[in-house]
Amino acid sequence: VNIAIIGAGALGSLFGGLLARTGQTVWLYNPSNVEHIQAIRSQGLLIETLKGDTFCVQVPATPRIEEIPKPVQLVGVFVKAYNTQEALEQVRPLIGEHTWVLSLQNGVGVEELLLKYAPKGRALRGVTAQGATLAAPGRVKWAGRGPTRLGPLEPEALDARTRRELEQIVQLLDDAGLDAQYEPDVERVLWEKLLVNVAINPLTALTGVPNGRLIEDLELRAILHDVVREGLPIVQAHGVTLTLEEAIARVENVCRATAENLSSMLQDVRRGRPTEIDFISGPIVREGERLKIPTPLSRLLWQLVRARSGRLPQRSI
Ligand code: KPL
Repeated sequence: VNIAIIGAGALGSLFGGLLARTGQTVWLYNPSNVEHIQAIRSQGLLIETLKGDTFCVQVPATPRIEEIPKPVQLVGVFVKAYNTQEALEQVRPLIGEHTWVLSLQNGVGVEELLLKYAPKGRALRGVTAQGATLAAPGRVKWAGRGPTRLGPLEPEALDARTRRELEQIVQLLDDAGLDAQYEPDVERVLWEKLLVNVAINPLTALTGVPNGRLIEDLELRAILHDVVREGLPIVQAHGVTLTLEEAIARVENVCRATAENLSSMLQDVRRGRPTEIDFISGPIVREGERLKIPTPLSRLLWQLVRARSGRLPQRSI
C-alpha cells in the first residue's frame, strides 16, 4: 500500500514510521517543519518507545508534494484541524479515484472537507488515543498507547470490495502497533472524545497545568465536572449514551492516565500558536444553539482561549 502522511508532526510521524517499519510504502509530508523533514532524510526517523528504547526507521520524507509518487492508496491527514482545508487542497493531486482519506484529528468539524476531497465513500474518520511528542527534529517520543478507532463517514456508499479494502487498512494500522479497530459509528466516537477534549483542553490551556491537576485541584475539578455536565446533552444528541456519572468517570480517567502530559491545547498556547478551540468548544456551543441547550461555560472557555492563543482570522462567535 502507498501511504502519504500529510502534516508529519509528532503523531503523523509516529503513524508513518510504525507503518513503514512493517513494510508499507510511506511518504511523510510536512512543508512547515523543514528541519524535521531534513533530519529524517539524513538519519532516518527515530522513535523512542514507552519502554525507553529507540529505533530508527528509514522513511522517505519531503516538504514538496510533487515528490510523492501518485496516486496513493491512503492519505492520512494529521495537520491541525484549522489547517485541513489548505492541506487537502495541497494534496489534491495525490488523490485518485481509489484513494482513501483518513483523519484522526481532534475535535469535530473537518468532516465536510473530507467528504468534499475524498472520492465517494472513501472519507474515513476516527479518533486515536496514541500519544506522541516531537523530542527533537527527526525524533519522536511515543508517549502513550491506546485504541485507534476508524470508520467510513458514508458507510452506505461502501460495497463488498471497498469494505474489504477498508478492513485491510484497519488491519495494517493494527499490524503496525496502532491498536486499530473498525468503528461503524464514527459520529458517536467523535462526540464521545469531544466531551473529553472540551473539558480538559481549554481548562489546561488557560491555567497552564498538566492534565492530572484538573482532578487533584478541587476547584478545577468542580469546573471540569460542570463543563462535562453542560456538554453531555449535546453529545448525547449525537449518539453518545453515557450517563453523567460515566461521562465524569471517563474524563477523570483520561486525566489520570495522562496526568503528567500537557494537553495539545496548552502546548499550542505556550508556543504562541493558534489552537483547535474552534473545533472543540465551537461544536458544543453551536450545537447547543441549534438544540436550544445553553452552554455558557463552553462559550466562555472558547472566548478566553481565543483571546489567549495565536492569531487566526477572527470569526464571530
Ligand atoms: O487529546 C488530548 C489532547 O491533549 O488533545 C487529551 C486526551 C486531553 C490528552 O492530553
